[in-house]
Amino acid sequence: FLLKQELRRGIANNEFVLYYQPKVDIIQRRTIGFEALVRWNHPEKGFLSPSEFIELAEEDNTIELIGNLGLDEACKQLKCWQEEFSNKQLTIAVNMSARKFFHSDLVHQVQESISKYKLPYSSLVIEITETTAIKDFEHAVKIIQKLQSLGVHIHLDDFGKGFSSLYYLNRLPVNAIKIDRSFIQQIGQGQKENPIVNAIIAMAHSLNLDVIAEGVETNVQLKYLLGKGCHIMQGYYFSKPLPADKAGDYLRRM
Ligand code: G
Ligand code: G
Ligand code: NA
Ligand code: MN
Repeated sequence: FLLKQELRRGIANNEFVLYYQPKVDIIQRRTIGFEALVRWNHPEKGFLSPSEFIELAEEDNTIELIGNLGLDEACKQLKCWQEEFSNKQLTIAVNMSARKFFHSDLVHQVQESISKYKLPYSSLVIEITETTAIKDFEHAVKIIQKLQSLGVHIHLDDFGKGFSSLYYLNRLPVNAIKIDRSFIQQIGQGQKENPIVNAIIAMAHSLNLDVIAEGVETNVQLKYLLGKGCHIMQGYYFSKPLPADKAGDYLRRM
């Protein structure tokens, strides 16, 4: 098992790296950006995914340290890509833990990273889960509004997985929802229709929200989603999360 001390050593030794998974707009026929996903390049255990250390990191402020590194690194990388692929209008999405999202310094941190790399605010997306949002709902609404007033977009991650309340969703000023991949994986498993997926897409549309499907793995899923009006997708069908150089190669091939 992993120890706190190891986490701290890992941070001190720069063992945390970002992987990037493309987000594709099927109608526009282009990659619109990436989701940055943190990995721990552990000297003995190899690449560890967040599921193996996030919980431990959330017990104290190490999650904030990792989060700060992640935000800054993601902005830095996006700047490189925006310069090399200036016609593509790429965005970067970063995942944010509740601890970091509610931290009093968050808006300042965002402003720092954005201005340090001279990015347009609109190229940053912050992904939070419903669970985060409802931890302190009124406060979350204020933070979201503050970030949006700068131009940052907020996406609601893993939608449908938690205790989604339509009461909350209606009052949460997010820009988009990401349908949890567990629902996407049910598409093409026998039933012709997937009422939950249909309902989430229809609901997003009626609330004027963008809707993103995550975990798209097959062409059947792609076609189904497109047929229901969801055209922004992410998943192994397009690409796994890639290290920065491979993500650059991916962009060059597009
Ligand atoms: O990439 P992977 O499937 O291992 O991601 C597992 C989970 O970890 C996902 O739910 C993802 O949102 C989360 N995650 C990935 N990167 C970060 C990060 O930088 N910060 C936080 N808080 N969560 C992350
Ligand atoms: O919770 P979050 O949506 O941030 O989780 C993203 C995680 O999902 C990443 O760690 C990534 O590795 C994983 N992922 C991305 N695309 C797919 C996919 O098509 N299938 C599966 N099973 N996992 C995926
Ligand atoms: Na995410
Ligand atoms: Mn998700």
